[in-house]
Amino acid sequence: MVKLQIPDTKIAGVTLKNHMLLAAGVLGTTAASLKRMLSLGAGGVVTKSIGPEAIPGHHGPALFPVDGGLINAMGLPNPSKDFVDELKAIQKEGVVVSIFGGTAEQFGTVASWFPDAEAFELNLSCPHAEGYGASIGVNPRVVKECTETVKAYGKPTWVKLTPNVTDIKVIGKAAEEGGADAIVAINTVKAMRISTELGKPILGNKFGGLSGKAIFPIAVRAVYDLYEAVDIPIIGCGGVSTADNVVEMMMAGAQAVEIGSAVYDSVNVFSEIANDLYADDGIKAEEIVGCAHD
Ligand code: RRO
Repeated sequence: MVKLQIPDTKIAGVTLKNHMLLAAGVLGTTAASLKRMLSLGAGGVVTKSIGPEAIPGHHGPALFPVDGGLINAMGLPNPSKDFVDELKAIQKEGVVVSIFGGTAEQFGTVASWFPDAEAFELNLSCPHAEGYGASIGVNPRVVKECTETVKAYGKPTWVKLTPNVTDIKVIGKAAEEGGADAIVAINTVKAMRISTELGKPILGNKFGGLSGKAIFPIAVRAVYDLYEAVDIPIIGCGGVSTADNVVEMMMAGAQAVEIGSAVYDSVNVFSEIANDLYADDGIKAEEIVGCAHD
């Protein structure tokens, strides 16, 4: 496998110590857990998505393991504005604040609470959030509007897309037109399981989002498609768990990756991957980004 150099510049406007960030939604609700993941080797971290109002989340079960991954329907649990104080306890660099809203105006309100954020990631992609996430993120006009509104706060603006659409390129282009600095692809894949003992859906919310190794090929395909459609950086997300996965995502077109479910298997996943991925005589990531395209 090809070995890389540690990045020496910002990626998509964000200061990263390596090419791997903690994905939104995993250990991202407290400054202590975010700090811990940085100290355990994450090159950057994305917070849990923060919205206009505090939400307790869906009733359980909200997360369960399946072959090759996890299905969740956490239900956007978040402390809303109270997270502003929590975030003061953590450095600014390498911390991306994930935000959501039901309208462009709500996205703007939440963005206005975080003048110290290094960057924003817009959650337009949660697959099971009525009025939020993918329910509005499938509409290119709305994606463009929300992106424009947050971009006006002058920070690098990443837009995280749902794979649950016919053509992800259309949504990626809408984000680019709205001024996005990067696309993050992908959020979880809409999914469900049924308990054959109970004859009922397992999740409290009935359906949720599949993450983990099972969705890696879907994520690679989305990144590959987007690379052909947009000129802004792409951050690959979905089932990344090895150094070879990072390289593959880059070959599809990603400049960096986010890692979520693999943290459940090992909190040391970032340093484990870094050991395999980097070498003093490694090549620059730019040499392989998008190389799988003609
Ligand atoms: O909180 C969740 O249930 C959740 C979110 Br915000 C998201 O973006 N993706 C996901 O699979 N779950």
